Amino acid sequence: MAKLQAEKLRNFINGEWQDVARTTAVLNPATGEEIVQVPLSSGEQVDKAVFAAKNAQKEWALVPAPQRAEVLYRVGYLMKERKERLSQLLTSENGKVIEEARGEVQEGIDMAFYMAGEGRRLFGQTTPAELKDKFAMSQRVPVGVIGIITPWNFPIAIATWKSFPAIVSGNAVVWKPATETPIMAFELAKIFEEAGLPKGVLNVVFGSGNEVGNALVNHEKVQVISFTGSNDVGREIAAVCGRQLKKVSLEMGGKNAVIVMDDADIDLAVEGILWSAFGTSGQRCTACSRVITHEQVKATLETRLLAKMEELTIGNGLDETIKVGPIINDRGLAKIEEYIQIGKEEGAKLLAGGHALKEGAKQNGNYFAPTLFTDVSSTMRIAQEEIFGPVVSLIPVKSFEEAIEVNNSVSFGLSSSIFTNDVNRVFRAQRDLDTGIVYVNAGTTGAEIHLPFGGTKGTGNGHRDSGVQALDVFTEWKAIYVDYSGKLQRAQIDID
Ligand code: UN1
Repeated sequence: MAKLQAEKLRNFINGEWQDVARTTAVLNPATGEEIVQVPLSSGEQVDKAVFAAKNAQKEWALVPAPQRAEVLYRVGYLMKERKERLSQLLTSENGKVIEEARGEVQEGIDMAFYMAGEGRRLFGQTTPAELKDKFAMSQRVPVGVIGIITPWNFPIAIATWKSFPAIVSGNAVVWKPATETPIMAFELAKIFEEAGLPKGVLNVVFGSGNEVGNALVNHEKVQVISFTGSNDVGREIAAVCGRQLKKVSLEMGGKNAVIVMDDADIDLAVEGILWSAFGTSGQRCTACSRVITHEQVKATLETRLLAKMEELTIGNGLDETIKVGPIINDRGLAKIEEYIQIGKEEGAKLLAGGHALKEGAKQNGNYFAPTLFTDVSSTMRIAQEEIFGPVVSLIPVKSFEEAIEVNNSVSFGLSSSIFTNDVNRVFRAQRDLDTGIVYVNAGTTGAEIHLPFGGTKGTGNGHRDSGVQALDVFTEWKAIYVDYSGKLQRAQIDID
């Protein structure tokens, strides 16, 4: 297949494609080559986008929801038609292997059709009223202008989790995508334009967190911020939103574990660990970075896992035979290297990997060898902090109870998994694991879009992306009372 060329990137504000003077290079993490320049906008562009969104939202909210949904159906079909193009471009800018890129685009397509269906639901509630000849109901209403800030690791899927429910429920959106992966945002905006979304309902402003992100979060006309990204940035955003009484939804990562019990199917567990720890080179919020293993199966698990890790092919994800792609950039690579050093100093035993790969065709890419530490104790930093790379820490435990305790000992709470064939352990684990997502006999990744995505503790602030629950972020509840008695009836007082 001929190499796809990314088009010149421009902001999308009020239905117009606008150039910005300042730009910076977007590099392909697999090769180090420049793919395209991304605009570096300022607060002024954010202001224009918010103004456009505010104007457009008034009309958009009046369009019946089933008609708003028609746009999303068209978006879904266009994404489907362009699935291969989008996937190739996604691999070029993000590095994830093509199979996973196709999976991510599919997540976006699924989200389009799922949320389009909400156009005919958006259920409210009718309730009995206290008084005679009185009708009571509660209804979801749009909030207004939504600011969306998305990360580079799932540049299209996460954007669809946020923008689709926001748009179908009658809001307008200003979206700041990650500067590392702007092509997906540009392509999605083009699709929305072609699908006939009225101008101003979706606006894309490219630029840094310091300028564009800050301006968006601080803008007084933006009523909701939906953010996925790092814990540090999330906390800063929450502080601003707290002061402004702005609703904020935060999704900020995990320290997800696979638990392998003594009765588990070990080969299945190895497959689960491989896929969720080294897929996307460990750069998922849901990636497995801890394996909590019963000491009785530790040796077998280590041997079989190491053997399978050796079979992993590492390289440019556009090559269909590659299983592990590059790390997003130098900073990501440096962070992983730092944690390898920390792990060694903490006394963990390095069984495989632990270094960058810079030979042959990999010379200019940011590759890192799949890494396994063993004899890790749960208090070590490598077992507590998010590394965001292909690094797994194996923690031996003596019992099911200890496994649960170790799983729950981290400050994050996104995803967890247990491999066991004991039905009692299955049910106890799904109850006692304290994460927002729990898997049984599967790895920690692979959440489906019609279920709520998010976690407990330091992972977020209680809101959920995707699933019907995402609507709670983008709508307010309105209580409506209609008195048809023809007289003034006083609630609480005129009850006999
Ligand atoms: C993320 O890493 O932020 O469950 C999203 C999964 C994917 C989404 C991950 N469906 O791994």
